[in-house]
Amino acid sequence: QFLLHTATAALAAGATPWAFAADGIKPDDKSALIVVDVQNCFVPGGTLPVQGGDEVVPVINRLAPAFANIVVTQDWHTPGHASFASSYSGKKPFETTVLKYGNQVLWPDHCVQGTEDAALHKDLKLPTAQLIIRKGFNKGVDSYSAFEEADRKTVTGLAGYLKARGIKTLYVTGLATDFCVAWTAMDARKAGFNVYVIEDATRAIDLNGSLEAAWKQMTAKGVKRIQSSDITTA
Ligand code: VGL
Ligand code: ZN
Repeated sequence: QFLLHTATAALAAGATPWAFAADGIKPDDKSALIVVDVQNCFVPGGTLPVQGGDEVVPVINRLAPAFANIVVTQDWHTPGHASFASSYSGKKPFETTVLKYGNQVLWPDHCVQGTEDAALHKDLKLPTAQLIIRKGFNKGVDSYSAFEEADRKTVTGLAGYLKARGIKTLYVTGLATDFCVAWTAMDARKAGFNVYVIEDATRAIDLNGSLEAAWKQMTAKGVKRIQSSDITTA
């Protein structure tokens, strides 16, 4: 009775069924690991720190050897970027405003191009990383997703790149679960990829319930929620 209850609860929470987990998920040469925004700005000590953000680094490093293809993203803002609260008089970080393309959360100044704050975390070990997508470099437009900017018009070209390389399945990791990871994973589904988010290889900002909302939206779009232990790395 207890075991049955535990299994049901785990499944309801989005866990992988045991039989599947025992087999493990094995990335193949049509798979890519996407490492989202693991930068100094998003780890403790950075300008927009995500709690426990640095803890994703060893998890991602352990997964990396299982992937022949790795794509990295880097939040890469201009000074005075439209997503910065400091660009508006009377606005504070974590308030919102309305821009031409819709609602925009306003952030502390973060990940400014060329600064040490915007550099990738120095402990990342990604031998097969082959492409870095920089995003948020248009001063007036934010970009959480690695596929398209927040105007929902300007594409980065990542979908075309991955398709040209024969990639079918994406494993998304990094920061932050409820913003850049979620938007990247959902746009990946829209572009036709199989998408897993590896939960323990992400950490969240969790602003006003944004984490729970992001998982609901991702799940509704067919994003699969897994743990790094579900993946066979050997
Ligand atoms: C991100 C807020 C602002 C992210 C980037 O990487 O999730 N969040 N810029
Ligand atoms: Zn940003």
